[in-house]
Amino acid sequence: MAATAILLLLFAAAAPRLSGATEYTVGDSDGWTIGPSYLAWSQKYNFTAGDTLVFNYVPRQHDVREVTQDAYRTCEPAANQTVRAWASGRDLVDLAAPGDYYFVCNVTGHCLGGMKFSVAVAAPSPPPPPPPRAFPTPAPPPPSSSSAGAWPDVGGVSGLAIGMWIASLLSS
Ligand SMILES: *[C@@H]1O[C@H](CO)[C@@H](O)[C@H](O)[C@H]1NC(C)=O
Ligand SMILES: *[C@@H]1O[C@H](CO)[C@@H](O)[C@H](O)[C@H]1NC(C)=O
Ligand SMILES: *[C@@H]1O[C@H](CO)[C@@H](O)[C@H](O)[C@H]1NC(C)=O
Ligand SMILES: [Cu+2]
Repeated sequence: MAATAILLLLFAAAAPRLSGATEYTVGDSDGWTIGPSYLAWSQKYNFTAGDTLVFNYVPRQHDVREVTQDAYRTCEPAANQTVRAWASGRDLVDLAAPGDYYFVCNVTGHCLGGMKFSVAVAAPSPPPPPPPRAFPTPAPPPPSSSSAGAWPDVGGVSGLAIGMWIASLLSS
């Protein structure tokens, strides 16, 4: 049971990364409103370029502004300090490029009331390098006794090593 749960967790954590993008719902089930700590929420996750933020709220009760760092600090975003703006109540905000993003609600008093957070978006990590084409290791020693034990471990790492060794012999 526990092992299965851990495997599922690992898979759930790895799968969105493999597909290149994760959707994060701001405030989780609370959504975007007065009350939750969005500082705490934003620190629960590591954001990567290509991820998306989802803001859920009642339209006209709140809005979403991506603003400059200065406007974020003062909570008084002037129109020319707006990077992007949304007000649909279900806003999908793409974090396309690495860098720092600053979000506030610009309904009077809400930013000062806690509806603000920033995220540092990391560049996606490069894919792992391809495995080497052939192992430079010498041939394994021949089995000493019975032929039944000739290939004692065909699965796993040694089976792979033997297979690649044979492949390198054939291709050279
Ligand atoms: C975020 O990254 C830090 C540093 O790489 C790591 O220690 C932490 O576990 C990560 N958190 C999550 C939720 O992946
Ligand atoms: C925020 O609201 C104020 C007052 O309503 C307005 O002057 C300002 O332009 C708004 N800022 C943004 C970024 O929408
Ligand atoms: C925004 O406009 C004000 C004046 O309205 C100006 O002083 C300020 O430099 C401008 N800020 C930016 C980031 O352009
Ligand atoms: Cu608000």
